[in-house]
Amino acid sequence: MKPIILVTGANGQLGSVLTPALRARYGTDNVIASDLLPLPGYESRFEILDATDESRMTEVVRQYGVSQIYHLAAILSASGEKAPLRTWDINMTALLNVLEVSRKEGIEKVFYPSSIAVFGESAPLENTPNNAFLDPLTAYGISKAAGENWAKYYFAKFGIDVRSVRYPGVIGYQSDPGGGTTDYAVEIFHSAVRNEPYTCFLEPGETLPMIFMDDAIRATIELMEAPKENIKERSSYNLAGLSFSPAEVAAAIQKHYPDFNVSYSPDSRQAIAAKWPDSINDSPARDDWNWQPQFKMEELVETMLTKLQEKYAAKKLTPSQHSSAA
Ligand code: AKB
Repeated sequence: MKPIILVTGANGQLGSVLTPALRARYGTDNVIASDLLPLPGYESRFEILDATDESRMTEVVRQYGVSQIYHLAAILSASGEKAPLRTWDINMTALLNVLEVSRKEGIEKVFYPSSIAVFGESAPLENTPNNAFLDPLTAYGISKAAGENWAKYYFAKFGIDVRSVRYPGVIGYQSDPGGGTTDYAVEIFHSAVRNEPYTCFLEPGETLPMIFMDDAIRATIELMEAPKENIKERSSYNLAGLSFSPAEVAAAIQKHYPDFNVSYSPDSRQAIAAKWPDSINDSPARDDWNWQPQFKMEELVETMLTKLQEKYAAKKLTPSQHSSAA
């Protein structure tokens, strides 16, 4: 039987691509998109839902007979540092609502996105293992690390099948990121295609783990469809795609746009990035549910540039019409 899925945060960078992918797989009527505001593209099966409102979440779950929740709504790392306590409050309240509604309403499966932001000073920067000690340094990272433990607790105590990956920076042409430390890696492509210079808020050599959107979506669906007995990691799975620095991605773009100019003006996001891994060891994901990333640097760059060129041409977007907010 097909699942009935509720997606929270369906308008965000990941949600606005994952929701159509879930609809293509399980049927439009079976995937309920939800967010604080409606967006064009969700003509049917969209509900206004603030994930911090448990009674409204219960109402939506009952209305549609929801059997799975993909809980994407959260405040990310850079935005989170502007209001750390609010970030903790919103991220934790929303997750605990999802878990409690799941327990009370008999939801079978929950997807909970964690992040490389759970790692801090104690984790090795290179090839960071799944079980590295977690001492995150941002409110977002603290909330994600705590959330992983709650996911594990609800599985152990109540048998709720919560599954999670630690996303690296997600790079896609389909949607815009907002409020993250890895956002530069999408912005830089938009600037290149618009023939504008780009000022990067990280240092040129600040290597971070990244993943192409198509790989991130495939990983999410593969994890959720894997047999239950294969899911041995009940906190969260490290997920690797590729790793690069701003200077490296700039050089890769310059092969296609030789005049593309990138300068560097690191801001507070550089301090966040400096404590995150350079590269991730995702062998538990590979071993348990056969995870294999497909997109390497060259293909990622070519796809981003081609798709963004098409998108700008189709919409005849001018620079002022482009918004980098999620
Ligand atoms: C962020 O930069 O905050 C996110 C993340 C890595 O979780 N993209």
